[in-house]
Amino acid sequence: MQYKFPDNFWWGAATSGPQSEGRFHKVHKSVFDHWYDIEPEAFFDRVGPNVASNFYNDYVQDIAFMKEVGLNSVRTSIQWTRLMKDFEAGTVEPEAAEFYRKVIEEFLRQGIRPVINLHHFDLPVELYEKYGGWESKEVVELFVIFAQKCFELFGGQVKDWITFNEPMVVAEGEYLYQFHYPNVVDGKKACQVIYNLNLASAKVIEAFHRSSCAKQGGRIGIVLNLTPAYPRSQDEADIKAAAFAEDFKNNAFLYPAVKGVFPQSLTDVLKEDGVLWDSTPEELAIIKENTVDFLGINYYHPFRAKARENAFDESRGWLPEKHFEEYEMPGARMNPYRGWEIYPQAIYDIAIEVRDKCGNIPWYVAENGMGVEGEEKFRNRDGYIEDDYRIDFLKEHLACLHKAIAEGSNCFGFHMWTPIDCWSWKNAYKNRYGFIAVDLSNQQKTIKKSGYWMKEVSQNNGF
Ligand code: BGP
Repeated sequence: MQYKFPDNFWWGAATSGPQSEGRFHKVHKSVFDHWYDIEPEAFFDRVGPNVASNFYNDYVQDIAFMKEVGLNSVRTSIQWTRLMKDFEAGTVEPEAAEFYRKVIEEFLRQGIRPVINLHHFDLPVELYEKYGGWESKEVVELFVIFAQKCFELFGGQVKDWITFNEPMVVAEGEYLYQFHYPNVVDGKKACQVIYNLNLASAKVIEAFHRSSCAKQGGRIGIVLNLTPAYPRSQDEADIKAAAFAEDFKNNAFLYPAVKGVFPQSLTDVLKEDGVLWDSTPEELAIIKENTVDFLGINYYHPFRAKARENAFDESRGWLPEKHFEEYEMPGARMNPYRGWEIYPQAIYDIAIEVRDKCGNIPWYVAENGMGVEGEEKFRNRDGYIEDDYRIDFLKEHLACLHKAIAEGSNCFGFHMWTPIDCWSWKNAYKNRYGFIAVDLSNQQKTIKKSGYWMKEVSQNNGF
């Protein structure tokens, strides 16, 4: 075998509550539930989160499918809007608690390690309306209450916890680039949200470490989407532009999560631009003292940056693009079915960066995968999807990861996005990612060729 991975390697996949469960029996609405209810046309084919992949009703069968494709660990999330009866009083919906208890039990019964995430873009819309969502520090406190409830209820069974999935996407989607409700464009608020999410993560980590979960051998991390920023050229101006993009997009969460501090190179620029967040010395001390036990990293594509060539358009106020322009690299290899650049080398670069700049903290690939629009066209006469392109994509990324592990990067697992094709926010079911396909007309699920391939990889601990 050419690529053998470390013992006990996680071969798994990731999904989330709002993208898989469906809205059955939910009392509260998330920002996405609300957005779909008021503007369904904003979603691809007008498909919303109401049914998703029906995990709420089908979880026993779905987890059996996950077992069937060889997954030994799976990440999903507990929905804040499902579990809590009253966000402020900290009371729980008994039916929701029972649902998550049964889901976790089913994972364990099938020998699959459940990795539980507390926030996957699903802020309760009531907390946006009442407080301004992640702009507000009240919401930070309410999130800690929710997290503590989760630890109390499920900490005996779940050993691996995640505070947030891709917090940068919350700031970008809600406050910069208009792909998450409320679709505001406000750079100053985006910066405050970045800070508040870091604070919320640190406070949840603090609560976790004080809880019985930690004493029972549990650990807690964060899942960050890293898009390594590569400069167009070695010219000083391009390097500087890429360095700012790297600081804003990646290090704004990576550094506080693992080092407990924000990069000074970032805060200097934000201060100079008049958009630095409000913080207190007490909060900064909490961030300093409560770093993660491990890291999850989502990697899909790199970011190419160049120095600004056109004057920055001030009409929408401050934006990070004041300091760089995105650059389309000529000849870049693109995923023809999703439009993202394919660059497996970046997974090696990330792994080495974590080794050298983040104290070689234990980490895993928490999402990587290939989205394919119109994947039904690859279904063969025997009725299953022949996704060789996905197998090739995974092999290339895993080969780069393997090289970094051989060079000492402390990576303990690989999760693909996603086990079962799931609902993906505004893109709904446009881009399919799963090892298992879903037919939306009847909720029939079938294993793709990549699922059978993954089973072998997992059994052999390599390929
Ligand atoms: C990641 C998110 C997932 C998922 C994935 C696919 O960034 O963590 O929630 O949505 O992207 O995205 P898309 O369907 O837009 O290709």
